[in-house]
Amino acid sequence: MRDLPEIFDSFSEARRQGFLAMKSLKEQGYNVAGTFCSYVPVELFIAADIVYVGLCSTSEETIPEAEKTLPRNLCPLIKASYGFAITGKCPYMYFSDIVVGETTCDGKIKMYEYLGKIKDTHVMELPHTQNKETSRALWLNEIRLLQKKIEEKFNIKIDETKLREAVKKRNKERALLKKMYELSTTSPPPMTGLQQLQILYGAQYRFSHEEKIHELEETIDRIKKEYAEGSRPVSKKAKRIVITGCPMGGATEKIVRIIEESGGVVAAYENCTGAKQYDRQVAETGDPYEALCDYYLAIGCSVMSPNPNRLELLGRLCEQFSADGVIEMTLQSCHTYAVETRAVQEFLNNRNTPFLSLETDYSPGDTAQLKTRIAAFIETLQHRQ
Ligand code: BJ8
Repeated sequence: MRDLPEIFDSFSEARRQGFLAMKSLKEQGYNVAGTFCSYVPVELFIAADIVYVGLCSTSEETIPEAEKTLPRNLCPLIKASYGFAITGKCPYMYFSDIVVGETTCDGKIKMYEYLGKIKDTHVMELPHTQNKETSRALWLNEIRLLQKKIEEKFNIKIDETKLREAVKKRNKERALLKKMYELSTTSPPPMTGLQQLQILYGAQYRFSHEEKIHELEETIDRIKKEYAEGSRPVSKKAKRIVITGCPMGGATEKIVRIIEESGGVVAAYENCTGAKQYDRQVAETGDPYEALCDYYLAIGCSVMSPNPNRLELLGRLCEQFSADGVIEMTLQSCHTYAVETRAVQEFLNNRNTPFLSLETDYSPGDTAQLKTRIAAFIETLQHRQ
């Protein structure tokens, strides 16, 4: 039986070994779809038996190449995504038969125009308000248009039965990932925030549904068992942090590392790396298209205006995970998250929850500065009653 560190490492390994896994899937005849965002309804890919994958965008490696075309003053996630596309260094991008983008933020929308010259890129038009009938109608139509695109490109038919099965499959994965991160509601948590991130991030690169389910169940059981037997990887004194803001993983793990080296522990991720993707379920009854439309449109991303769902989820996580403080990670030049910082600050002030907002990019250049700010924040938490 594998021990826990081995299990955590296997999730990181899944991403590193992705090239071979993808190559083998392609050789078996699978089609591959690449995505960049939580708004893309992946159930359509599952229903069509298409392998889907989040595209590489968490490392600075290819940013200099991207900056030959894109402005330097652009979010690193967008530059990295494009950089990996033009250099062919991302195996997932390389093997993708189609890339599905979305009109979330201006930088991405314009980047997709260039990406479309290299890859077959289908862009879904995402409305930026959630509660208008017109928004709902637009998004419902966009889901149907994506289905049409998939059916035509791959010469397959997605019927309602397949779509309902896909909804159930993805819901099961969501439920298990939620169950896994909710283990960290205990005091102290049974895993570090880095280990939790390893699972959340790495699980995206397990391409077989059955293997993913099996591995998540095994992981949850092992974590529970070791905790019950007295294993305590985190100090009870560690200050409990909820992370919010832009998606994490790769280069931005530096923030989690610094928090955990400074006397804190990341108990929960509100962002797209965590609860934003896994907190809710798609309705399994009724019209599956409407269920997908309602589920995805309600994601609380800062590209929505207004965006009450982010605050609702954040407040709930603070409560559930007994947060001592919230740290926001905003990527440089991400205007929607940067503007929303003030609303998050006010919301948390009203709850009397300490808040620190950090802006960063994918380079290690600001590590010393981040250390100073995070250490000072955690120090203040240690002096609160
Ligand atoms: S649902 S968080 S994955 S858009 S690319 S908005 S960082 S400037 S990633 Fe995101 Fe979907 Fe929202 Fe989640 Fe800012 Fe950069 Fe734009 Fe970004």
